[in-house]
Amino acid sequence: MDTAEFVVVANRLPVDRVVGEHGEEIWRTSPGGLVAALEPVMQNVDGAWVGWAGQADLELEPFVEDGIRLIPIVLSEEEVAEYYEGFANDTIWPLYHDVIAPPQYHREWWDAYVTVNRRFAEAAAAVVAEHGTVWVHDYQLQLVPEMVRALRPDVTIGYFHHIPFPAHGLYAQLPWRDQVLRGLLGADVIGFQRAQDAVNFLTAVRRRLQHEVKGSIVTVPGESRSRPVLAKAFPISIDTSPYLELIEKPEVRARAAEIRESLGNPKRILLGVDRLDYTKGIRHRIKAYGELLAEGRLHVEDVTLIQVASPSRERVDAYVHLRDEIELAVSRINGDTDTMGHSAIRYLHQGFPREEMVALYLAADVMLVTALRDGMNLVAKEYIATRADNRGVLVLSEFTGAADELRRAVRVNPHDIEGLKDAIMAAVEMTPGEQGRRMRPLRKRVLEHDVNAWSSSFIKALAEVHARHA
Ligand code: GDG
Repeated sequence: MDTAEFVVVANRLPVDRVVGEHGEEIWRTSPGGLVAALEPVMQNVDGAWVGWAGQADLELEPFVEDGIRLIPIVLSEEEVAEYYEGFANDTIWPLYHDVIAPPQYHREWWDAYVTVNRRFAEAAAAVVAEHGTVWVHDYQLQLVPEMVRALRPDVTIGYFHHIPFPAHGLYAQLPWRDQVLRGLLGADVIGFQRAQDAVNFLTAVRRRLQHEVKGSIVTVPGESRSRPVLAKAFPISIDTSPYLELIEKPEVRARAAEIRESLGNPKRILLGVDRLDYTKGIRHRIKAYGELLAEGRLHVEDVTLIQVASPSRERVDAYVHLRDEIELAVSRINGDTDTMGHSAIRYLHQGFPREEMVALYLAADVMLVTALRDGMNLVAKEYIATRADNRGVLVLSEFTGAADELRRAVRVNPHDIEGLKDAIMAAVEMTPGEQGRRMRPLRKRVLEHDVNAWSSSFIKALAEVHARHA
């Protein structure tokens, strides 16, 4: 097999398998931000991407799609249930998001996590060129850096953590806490979304493993010599170009006007866009909005909340319950307040093409991002990117990574329902002048610090390590 200088390792391949009209297999590049971020990097170097194709028991040979060499990893039904839905999404995800939902600890899930991480690590170690670079992504693969290093001590290894890293008091619950820290410390550079995530990680390393930590550098003792590991924040961002292009398209603008029309021309459209996930604070948002209607501070003829809740992790119990709770709350509010011509909440449990998302962003006077905990939150940045006229208001939870950068948003603590209600009212009533004063610096930040700036800064940090190795 040909080797590759630069190998990305992520749970998912950057393509989705779709079956064509005549039953033929088609691969479509998935629209996610990671692909957009890494595509330019992958095209310029000799790159490969190791990942799962998203379907159990699907055995595939490596193939090339859109100029990127793809190396599929096979997962059995049982591994999908135990490694992915179990350990990744029902142990690590809730624990790392401040136990908003109770994490489930099962030894057989951990065993599957180790087995699957090893499979990814072996595939990466087999394809990476001598003195090449491996960039591992996210919480599904925290053991891969150490495993790759054991197999291939010559390569430079990066790891980027897309979700929060919890405070030590919570992290300490994890029965396999030391193994996970050692897994991550196999990397040369470990990137987090926020400075606080890096601090939490470094505290755990110092307290659990007693390694020396100075600033952002951990000294990992080795048999012959010790090794420095850099752990710091590299806040991720969006590829702004498709958003800037779509907002110029007459058909997207016409669609935004049509959305407003079809809602009965409310004075204000509020919007929420989230995967249906308990970390996103959808219930808190709906509760606050429902109370504002019930108290007469808002009127159903004047406002509509569009809530896009894209289906997610539908086989994990916590998500099944969450969906029931949200749908009950939405139908109660609509039942209590709707008129024939106006609906309080237009709830859409569906995924939409990007054109439609942009039309929704354009139509929205107020964007509600009320996550209880979120690594970054790209939706906030996408909304800002579409506001070329500097109008519109972003209501943003303090508990998102985005809140560190987007200081001029209307900031909220989503647990404080009264505070959230006041913030929604302030957003609904904000003058165009004040909207502009806030939106201008927000747009400057998002347009300047885009996903290319993010990937370049991470790759630069890796290149510096690489130069030291050489
Ligand atoms: C994780 C971390 C971190 C959503 N529904 C539709 C759709 N989306 C798109 C959004 C956005 C993306 O999905 C969601 O990104 P977020 O950042 O908001 O949240 P997570 O999915 O939880 O992502 C997060 C991120 O990783 C990156 O590091 O920011 O903190 O949890 O791009 O627009 N896109 C389309 N149709 C939908 O229905 N086309």
